[in-house]
Amino acid sequence: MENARIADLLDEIGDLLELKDENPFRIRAYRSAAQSVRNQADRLEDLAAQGQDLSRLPDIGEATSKKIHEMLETGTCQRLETLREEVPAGLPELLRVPALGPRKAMQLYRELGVDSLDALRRACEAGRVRELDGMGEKTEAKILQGIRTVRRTEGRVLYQDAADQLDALGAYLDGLRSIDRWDVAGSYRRGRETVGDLDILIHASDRRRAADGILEYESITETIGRGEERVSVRLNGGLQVDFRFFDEPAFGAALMYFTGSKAHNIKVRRLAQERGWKLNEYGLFKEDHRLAGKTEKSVYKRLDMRWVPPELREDRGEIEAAREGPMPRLIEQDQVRGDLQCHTTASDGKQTIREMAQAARDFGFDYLAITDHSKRVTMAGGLDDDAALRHADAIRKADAELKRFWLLAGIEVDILKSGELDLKEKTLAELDWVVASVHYDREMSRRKMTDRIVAAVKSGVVHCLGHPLGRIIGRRDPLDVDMDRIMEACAGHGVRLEINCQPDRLDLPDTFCRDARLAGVGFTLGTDAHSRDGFRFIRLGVNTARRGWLRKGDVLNTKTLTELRKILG
Ligand code: DGT
Ligand code: CA
Ligand code: CA
Ligand code: ZN
Repeated sequence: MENARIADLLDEIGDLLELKDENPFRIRAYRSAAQSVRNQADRLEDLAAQGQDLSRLPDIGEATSKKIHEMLETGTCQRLETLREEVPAGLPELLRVPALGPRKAMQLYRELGVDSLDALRRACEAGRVRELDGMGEKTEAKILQGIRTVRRTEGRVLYQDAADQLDALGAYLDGLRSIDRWDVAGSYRRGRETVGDLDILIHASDRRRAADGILEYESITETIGRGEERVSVRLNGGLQVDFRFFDEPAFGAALMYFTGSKAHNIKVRRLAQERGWKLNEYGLFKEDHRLAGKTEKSVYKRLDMRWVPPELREDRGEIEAAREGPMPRLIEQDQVRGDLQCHTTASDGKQTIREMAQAARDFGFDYLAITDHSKRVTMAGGLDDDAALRHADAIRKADAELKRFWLLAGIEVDILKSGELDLKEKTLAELDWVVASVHYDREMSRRKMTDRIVAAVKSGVVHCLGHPLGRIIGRRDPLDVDMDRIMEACAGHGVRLEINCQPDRLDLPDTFCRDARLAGVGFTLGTDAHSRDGFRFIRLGVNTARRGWLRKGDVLNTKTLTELRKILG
């Protein structure tokens, strides 16, 4: 481990303590220690290996030295992990915005509910930040600028953030009369969990006029390039968009080329070459004669392949499958009938049972499992046995008022360090739906962590394993577990793996979905909604499921209300 990394972790502890408004001296101690580590010419790892006493370095005391040893051994430390659980997940990233200190970040969180960079961007754009005490228009502009800086250095955005941008941009493009047709390609079309940039294909008879129109879009902050065939811009927030112009006869080939992935393209092109043909973004050619290109289907067909759903185009066997026979019929969003994880004000959600039920129904769902936290998750105000049962009564009472809709009385029960569940078996057996998840004590040996999760799977009272790998995209690595053993246990005990639909989770990740399916495991989709706006994330879970080759029959939420009641007894 490099000194810079150790220093970053120490700084992170400082950040989190600051967000918690802890003792300023302690905070400063971590900052000084981080600075000291950065200033060391020798690697601390080497010093430690030589048996040198780290607490003799400037600004590093006994306690910090111990934490550094822990970091060197495990890559993190307990104190940091606990803090990470205690502070709302999106807050630390706010601190990366240059204009924003912890006090202001907390103020934004408390007064505007800002809990992510994107929420902050939206608040700034809506002019809500300038209304806060001590902020003003200038600060707001500075913050926006700062967000851009952060985004630019980072490189990739979460799918949902790209989707929000594309929704607005798409509506604008729809309104341009100079554009006949546009389509989004690239990683976005493939439904990846993060997106580097947006690739948009345009058909326009007058390209110059179309380009002029595009460049008038209000959220463009920078024109990166403009040519005959292409316009590249950067949007507010830092996301890059590449627009490329194509004529009708090439449009399908272009869509195929720019949807990628690169690995998929290369392999398909090789198939063309084997026949002495040429495949590029303008079409499939024999000499100068275009064999196909107007639609994607026509290109694949000419190569004796079925059309490949974009989510599968990763060179993971889809090309072979498309040559052999019908492609799998992947799950689609309109097949999803309900949501199997969400939170209410009983723990850390923002809405009541009834409000969540109403919102789920408005969204088009037929059922909703209310799964608040159990008591171990103290920061979220988790429920103990009595409270969980009382809550279940309240859910059932609300359910009785709803026609043709089922509110499942559920829980997201914490899987304790020992592998035991946080609530009594008797309590859990009373509930309609039990999701079990790991939240704390993440640093364990692979074997112990696997044992812990398998114990929960075998408990006999769990229906589903929540966010199975516990990863947070770009921020927290997946748990170190033996997935094969977990899948085997799940398959053996009829416990489903959740695909958690939160934009920064998407956990179980796509590649594991595929393996688990082949191992005979079933799945659920859980939006993990903490407010009524959360149900729309189901779309991201469906993307992930599709990328994992899942069919309708693999996912429990595609069952009708009646079928689900029967299955759950
Ligand atoms: P991203 O933007 O990093 O999330 O990922 P993509 O897949 O959108 O990649 P991007 O934007 O660089 O390019 C869009 C598509 O264009 C890519 O998926 C495949 C195609 N493409 C780009 N460069 C090449 C290349 O050098 N060879 C081939 N065969 N295809 C390419
Ligand atoms: Ca892209
Ligand atoms: Ca691109
Ligand atoms: Zn959870």
